[in-house]
Amino acid sequence: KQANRGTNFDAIVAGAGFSGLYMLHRLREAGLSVRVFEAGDDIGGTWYWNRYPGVRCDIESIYYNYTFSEELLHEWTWSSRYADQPEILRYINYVADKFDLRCDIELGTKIIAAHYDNQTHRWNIQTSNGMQASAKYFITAVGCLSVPNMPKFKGIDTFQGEMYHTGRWPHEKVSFAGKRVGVIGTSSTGSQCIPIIAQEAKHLTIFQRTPQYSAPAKNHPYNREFMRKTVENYEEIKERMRDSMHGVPFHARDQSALQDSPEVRELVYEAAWEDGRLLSMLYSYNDLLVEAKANETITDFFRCKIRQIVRDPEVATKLMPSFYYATKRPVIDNNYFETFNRDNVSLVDVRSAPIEEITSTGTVEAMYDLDMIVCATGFDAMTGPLFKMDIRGKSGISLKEKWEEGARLRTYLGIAVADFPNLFMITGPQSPSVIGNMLVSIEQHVEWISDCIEYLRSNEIEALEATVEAEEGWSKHFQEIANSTLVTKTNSWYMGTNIVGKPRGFLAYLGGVGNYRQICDRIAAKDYEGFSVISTNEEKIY
Ligand code: NA7
Repeated sequence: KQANRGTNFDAIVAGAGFSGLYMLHRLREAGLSVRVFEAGDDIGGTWYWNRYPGVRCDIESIYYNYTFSEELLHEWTWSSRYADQPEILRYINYVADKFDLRCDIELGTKIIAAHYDNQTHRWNIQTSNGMQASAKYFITAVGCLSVPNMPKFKGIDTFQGEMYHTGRWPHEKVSFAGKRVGVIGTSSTGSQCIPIIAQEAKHLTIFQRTPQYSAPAKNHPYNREFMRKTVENYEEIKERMRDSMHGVPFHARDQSALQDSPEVRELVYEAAWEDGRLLSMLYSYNDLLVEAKANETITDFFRCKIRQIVRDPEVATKLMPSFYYATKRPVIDNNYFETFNRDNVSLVDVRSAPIEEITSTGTVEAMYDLDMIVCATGFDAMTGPLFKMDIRGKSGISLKEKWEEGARLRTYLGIAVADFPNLFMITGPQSPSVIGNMLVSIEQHVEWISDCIEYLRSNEIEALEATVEAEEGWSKHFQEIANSTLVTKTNSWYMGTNIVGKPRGFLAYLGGVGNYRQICDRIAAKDYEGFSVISTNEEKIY
């Protein structure tokens, strides 16, 4: 295909990860001119940036892929249950080549501002390298976990050794050999890189603020026969994923944890522990995320496991988590707790004695001499990537200003925002995406948005905007569901509490991806109920 070289497009997409690439493909197939701007020097988004040792997806690879092309499903083979970053990035590149996507992507180009023009009903875009462009539709595909959270410790700039954030890992190989390494952070990312770094480093010091529940991932290679059968049954698998709570083709056992005897519960949890899927433990019973008493039964099980695995009782005690299980994203690992049995690994509790300062030779309070610090300290999730762009709607107010006013996030379906016509957010805040398999949510949003744009074009509608009432309704429903669970009781990136100054509030829709899809489809079927429109011919809002 010929690259689209002008500056006026039908649609501009921010980001060339899984969501931006599929959006480009869909809109181009529908005959639109599209330009994608990508901050990275290559495509891949999350899988371009996160190259730290041990990085893998926590969703099984056969479910963490596109499902829109049967041909693609037949062509691609995953090598193991949990694909590592290089394999996922190879897949993304394969898709980009297969569908000839690169010619419409501007790499190394950040969108810094997107302003809606009330006269032309178009979005004017500015990029970091001085480019200007405009489009009728502005679609954000910026990911949910793409702005690293780099803690601002006093003296951090004076550290003389190597310092990395896992979400901005260098492309060159980083050697740990002979080095005294410190890792800050013990969640999904920390638990992946810690066992690998420990194997090579002279000494590894782990700075832990909140101990985590983690279960073994039981990763293993896939064989050909398994892949063949999976692809053969993919239509059914796809339906089950789309209809599910978290975007995987399984659901929780339809029983309360409190109905089983402790002995039976033990067997149930043991089987889930052996199973190794991200949600196996949570799906043991149907009330673990809503009933505090039920949740306690599973946290007891985890604490017992940690005591069994970790030989030093003092270290094991430091590793005991106490928040409600799965109120943070569950963690699965390869030898995480076992790593604490190594002689070259030590654990420092920074909850009781927080990191105060980093000096030229290492960190902290009690002085630890380090050659390298690895920050596995997470991300400014969901709203962070959107706020990196100055997005201003009809009235000139920015998205940041709107959501910071009264510290109240408001969207319609997590896709649209009142006062921001023709702005579509893929996996935006208040949508389900991050609670499970991102790929199912990404495909659903991309397809819903492209259907919506087709509807606008065929009905000669210039602009579509969520109404304030629809937005209020969705935000209320969103909040009620979050409040009916235990999630709001725990501080986490889901709650925005990992970022200093960020308003506390749950960020993702917890009603389930299947229910959510039905709601979105119903709204579309009712001629986009909850949106107001401006028609092409007369400026009539109805
Ligand atoms: P997370 O889940 O946000 O974890 C970040 C970790 O870093 C967590 O253990 C934090 O402790 C710790 N942290 C953050 N700031 C500090 C400071 N200042 N001092 C000490 N420790 C700190 O990020 P991940 O990258 O692991 O995972 C993000 C998602 O990526 C994950 O949910 C999957 O979806 C994939 P805290 O718990 O805040 O006390």
